[in-house]
Amino acid sequence: MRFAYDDDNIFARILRGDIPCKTVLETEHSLAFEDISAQAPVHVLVIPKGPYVSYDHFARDASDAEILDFNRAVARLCEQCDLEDGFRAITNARAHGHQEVPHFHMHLLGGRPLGRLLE
Ligand code: IU
Repeated sequence: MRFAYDDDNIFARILRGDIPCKTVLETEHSLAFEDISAQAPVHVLVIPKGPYVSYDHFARDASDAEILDFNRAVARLCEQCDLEDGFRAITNARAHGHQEVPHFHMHLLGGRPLGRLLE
């Protein structure tokens, strides 16, 4: 698969500091910020700082350090955002996944019962 990263996407602009965001956590390789249209009391987007379009792009091409940093950031967020009662982690990819922003992001949702996702 060929992944073409668009430098102009909104999360790239957030990473460059051109657009503000409500930062929840920042690490060496990752940034977490509040979703502008929260669907739950906790709705955080976790993104790598590197130019990855989607989860499969990130998992294939990111360095071990970036992948570890991202996953540890998610674990830290679960503590920081009081998600001990549970959470949902979702990542949408491309057209069938209804991905709107073409920079890999994980939605971390919680703070209320989220219901059943799949039948
Ligand atoms: P998706 O997984 O690409 O479909 O979701 C994109 C998310 O990015 C969506 O939940 C938006 O509310 C969110 N978002 C944002 O937090 N800030 C923005 O400036 C824009 C979208 I544009």
